[in-house]
Amino acid sequence: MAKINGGTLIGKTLKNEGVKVAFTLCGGLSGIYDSCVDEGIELIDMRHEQAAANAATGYAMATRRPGVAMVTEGPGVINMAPGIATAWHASAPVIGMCTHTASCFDGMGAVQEFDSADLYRSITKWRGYCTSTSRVPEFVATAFRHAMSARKGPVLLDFPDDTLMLEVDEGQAPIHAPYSYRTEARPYGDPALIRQAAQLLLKAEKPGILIASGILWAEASEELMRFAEIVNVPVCYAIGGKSGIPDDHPLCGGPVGYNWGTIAGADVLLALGVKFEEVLNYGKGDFFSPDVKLISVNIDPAEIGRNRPITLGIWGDARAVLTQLADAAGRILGGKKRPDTDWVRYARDTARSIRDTLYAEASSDMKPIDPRRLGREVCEFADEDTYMVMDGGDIQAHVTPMFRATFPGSFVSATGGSLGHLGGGIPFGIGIKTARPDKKVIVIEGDGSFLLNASEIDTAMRHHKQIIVIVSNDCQWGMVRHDQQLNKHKDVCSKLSEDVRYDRYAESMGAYGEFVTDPGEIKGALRRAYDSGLPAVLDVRTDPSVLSFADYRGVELRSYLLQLHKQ
Ligand SMILES: Cc1ncc(C[n+]2csc(CCOP(=O)(O)OP(=O)(O)O)c2C)c(N)n1
Ligand SMILES: [Mg+2]
Repeated sequence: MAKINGGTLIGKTLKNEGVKVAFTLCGGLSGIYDSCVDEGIELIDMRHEQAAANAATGYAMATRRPGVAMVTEGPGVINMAPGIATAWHASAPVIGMCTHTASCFDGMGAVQEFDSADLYRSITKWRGYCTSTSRVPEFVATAFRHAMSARKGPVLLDFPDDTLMLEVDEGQAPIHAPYSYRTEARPYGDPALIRQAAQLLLKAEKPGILIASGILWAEASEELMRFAEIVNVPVCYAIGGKSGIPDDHPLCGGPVGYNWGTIAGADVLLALGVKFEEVLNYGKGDFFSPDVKLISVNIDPAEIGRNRPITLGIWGDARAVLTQLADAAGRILGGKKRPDTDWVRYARDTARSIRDTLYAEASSDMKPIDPRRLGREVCEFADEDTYMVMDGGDIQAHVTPMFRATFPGSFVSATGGSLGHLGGGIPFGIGIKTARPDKKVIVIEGDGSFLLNASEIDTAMRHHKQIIVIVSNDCQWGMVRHDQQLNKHKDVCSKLSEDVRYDRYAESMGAYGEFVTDPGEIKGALRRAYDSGLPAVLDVRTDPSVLSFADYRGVELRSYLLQLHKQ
């Protein structure tokens, strides 16, 4: 019988799972690379392991399939951790893979020996250390099962060198079809609770729907719109859920945080795939009415009732539950749609007036450029084929509510939801462009965030991934400096150089670069960057004095925290 080694088994098992690309940085991976090449799996070699995991996360978000990052033992897997932590907070199914010094020397101090499981315990759903070549297919299968089941998330597969090098008879390591070792079936909600939820929502005077990233992971946008239209209920989103419903949809009530009116006024709220964490004020305070009846739908039962009381909790997949809710509501309404109410009109007008206000505030012709004007210009340049990737502090807060998302996933925050990890913008963009070469990919980020992973412009060049990176260069870690100013701290450690030219940095790698100081020049620069066909970086000088809503929110949260401690 033919012999096969562990490295070859990895390429074959990844192929068996439909993997088309892996993001990587080399080390003890050459045996795995050989088999990936043989199996037609594209290898994108990055400049940092964190970026490899970030790119895999962007890829997973654009495809809703697993993204794969493979790195070397010891320093490689240590460097990958922040990227995996970001995937963890984004509930992204990322298969992190690393090599390991030979297991026969475990504990003896081999060069680069490292216990990855310990480091990854709090940022992965599952970790596997595979010490037997014949079990490679089983470990890979288990990794995909954990990453893709229930609430999705990253896993870590750790392969020691002896597992990779040793050979077994092919028959000892059979590779089974994915359906035989994992299911992607969608759990439906309890039918009795579905009926109650539909009744509650239809009886409400001011019903609202709140979505978060769970809607996108469940690929439930169509079902959401169908249901919202039947019951005629406005849909607001937490940032992670932006693009779950197009911003121009007549029932889109916009982002929470800008639109407390709608959500805070709701008497019944259906929360779909939502985590009531700090960005939602833990489900309390001025974001929600104290008497609101909350229906929480989540694939993770541990999120149902977390941080605030609920009226009904439905454990299930958002897409499956929305189909059930639409059927139940359709029966109650006798096949008709619920007519418009003052409440629906109010929600629509509020969303529109917030949008108008934001755009009006973003029309300054001053120099240095108002970051909101920059955001407006970039959002106007984007079209219905654009992915907008956000990174950075204040600039992210300025631009997010302005961007008109069109298709599911078209808005991506690279900072891992409530983790707020800066610097993933460029690698996220590379992952998305790899998944969707036909789309425009724009990354907008702060100058501080840019330089955390700017070396990946080189990756974009070598692999011909055209991403357009816009740096809001206020020459500071703006969000932190503003916090220092608002809270009367010392003005230290938050200034950045005015002399660094990010466009020239990009040009030194062969990318397109432009320096922009005039707001009237932004659109032209964007167009030239796009027409260059190259990865591009625009260094746009922005006004360091403009505060964002997040800066003010920071002050509010601080006083809330102090109040809590006084009680
Ligand atoms: C990896 C990481 N390090 C530090 C922070 C703390 N932090 C939050 S906002 C911010 C400033 C961001 O500056 P920049 O990217 O220039 O965007 P700006 O706020 O200036 O628009 C920092 C340092 C973080 N969130 N993530
Ligand atoms: Mg900055």
